[in-house]
Amino acid sequence: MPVEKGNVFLNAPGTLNLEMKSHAQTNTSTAGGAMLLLRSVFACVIAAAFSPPAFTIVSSAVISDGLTPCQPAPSERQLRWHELEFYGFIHFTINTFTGKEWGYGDEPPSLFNPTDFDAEQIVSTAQEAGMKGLILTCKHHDGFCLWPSKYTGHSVKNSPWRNGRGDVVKEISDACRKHGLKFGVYLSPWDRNHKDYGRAEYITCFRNQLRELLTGYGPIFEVFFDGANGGDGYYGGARETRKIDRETYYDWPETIRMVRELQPGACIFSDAGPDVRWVGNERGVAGDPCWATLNSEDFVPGRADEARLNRGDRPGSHWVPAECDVSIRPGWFYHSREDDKVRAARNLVDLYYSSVGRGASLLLNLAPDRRGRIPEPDVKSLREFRRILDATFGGDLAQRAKASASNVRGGAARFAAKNVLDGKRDTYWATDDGVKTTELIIDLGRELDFNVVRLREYLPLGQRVEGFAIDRWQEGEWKEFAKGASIGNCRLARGDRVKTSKIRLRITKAAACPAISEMAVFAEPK
Ligand code: FUL
Ligand code: CA
Repeated sequence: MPVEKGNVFLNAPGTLNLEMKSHAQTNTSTAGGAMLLLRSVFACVIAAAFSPPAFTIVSSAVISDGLTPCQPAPSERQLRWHELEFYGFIHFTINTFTGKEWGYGDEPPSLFNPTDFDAEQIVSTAQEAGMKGLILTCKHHDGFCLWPSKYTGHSVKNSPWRNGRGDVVKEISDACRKHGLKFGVYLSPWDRNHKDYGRAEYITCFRNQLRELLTGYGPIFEVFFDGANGGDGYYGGARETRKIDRETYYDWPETIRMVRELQPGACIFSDAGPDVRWVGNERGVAGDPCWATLNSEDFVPGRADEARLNRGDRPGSHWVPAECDVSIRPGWFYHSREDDKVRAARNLVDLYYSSVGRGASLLLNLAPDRRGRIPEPDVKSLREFRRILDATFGGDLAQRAKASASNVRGGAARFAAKNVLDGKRDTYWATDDGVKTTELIIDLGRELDFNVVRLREYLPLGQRVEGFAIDRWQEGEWKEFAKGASIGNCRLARGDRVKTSKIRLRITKAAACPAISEMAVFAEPK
């Protein structure tokens, strides 16, 4: 039975209804619904086609202390990605000027004409919001390229903007470098403009375009592959529906090899990886628990399981952490009709807790307007969001606390309980092998108000904790404040504001002796 979901019809999991394809053509407003399913049926192709053995960093120091990573463990490029936590998406193209969410591919390039394009304003807005990087839609499904690609005429070079000599990718990536943000690219595999889409020739063109992006704009931190379903489109004037075999058409292993060769530090995103997975919704909400581990080989084309992507698998064969992509507006692209529907700062803060706070990343979309600037209501919301986060996380209430643990690995200072308080990701508290239930107490030395505890595992050793609880000391006894299963890169336990002088972390279940790099305590502003 087809089930209506948003504005798209779903059949049994993963199968595309033809109605959906015709819908694709007329989709003009909502961001979520239709695109959601397309991603799930497409992107798992990548995981299925390319399922590398989990690559593990094992430093010699780790081996000499007898602490071995709990498999699978993150690769070096994934560890760097984990440090970012919060970064932005920029959806900007011809759709910005037509009011659509998906262009059909027949829009004349002359429509792309921002009146006051300002990469500085876009990037500094992102930076002030605390974003650590930006991923730009260099080409969306309509095929229009924001850079002067040699491989199509459907690009900025045939637009009146900057007299056809403009390059949005260059201006944004330069501004990112200047402001210390990482830069990433979104290149839609599905191209509704290209005459050869559906044939082998197009794959060559797609790779050529990808090569231009990976070689012309400096280091890339993430390559985002999405929505490559095949369906109806302009296709050089044919105006027809083109079907592709999702398992074979794109030959993903070859494209992935190319990304590895040209940008070895870039993480590749698709439904089920290889490096970063989709969180299974476009609402910014990771599962609880949300494991960084996933049995990627289960994800075959046409059978994406959104619930599993949302939570991950435990145990899981590969390290494929979740990314939460969500827009600050109802649509991904700018529409003036949505100027009063921008997410409020408090809502953005909640998204931060439900994504970053569950070990995933937050990829928050911003939509430059027809001027080519982030609109004022969005800037205002982002500023207030940042103000709240800074007021919360600016001061760790446990900084001068004393820590003690029921077990410390070999009694060694290197693994001491106090390592959770030093604000450093690479120092941690660990227990002896075999000690999988244990506790750590921090004594704050005075009574104070708090409502958030941040925990982090030492990620090079993999995700080890499978159950934990946090208690606070009140009126002579321990009272439970929060509990959960996964910690991973970051766990924000958030509750009501309460008083305490001591906080206890109990590890109630673990796959290997825990290695905790941080326990910090905060109070959200009233
Ligand atoms: C979806 C796309 O179809 C949307 O237009 C948007 O780019 C979003 C991030 O992914 O699947
Ligand atoms: Ca530490």
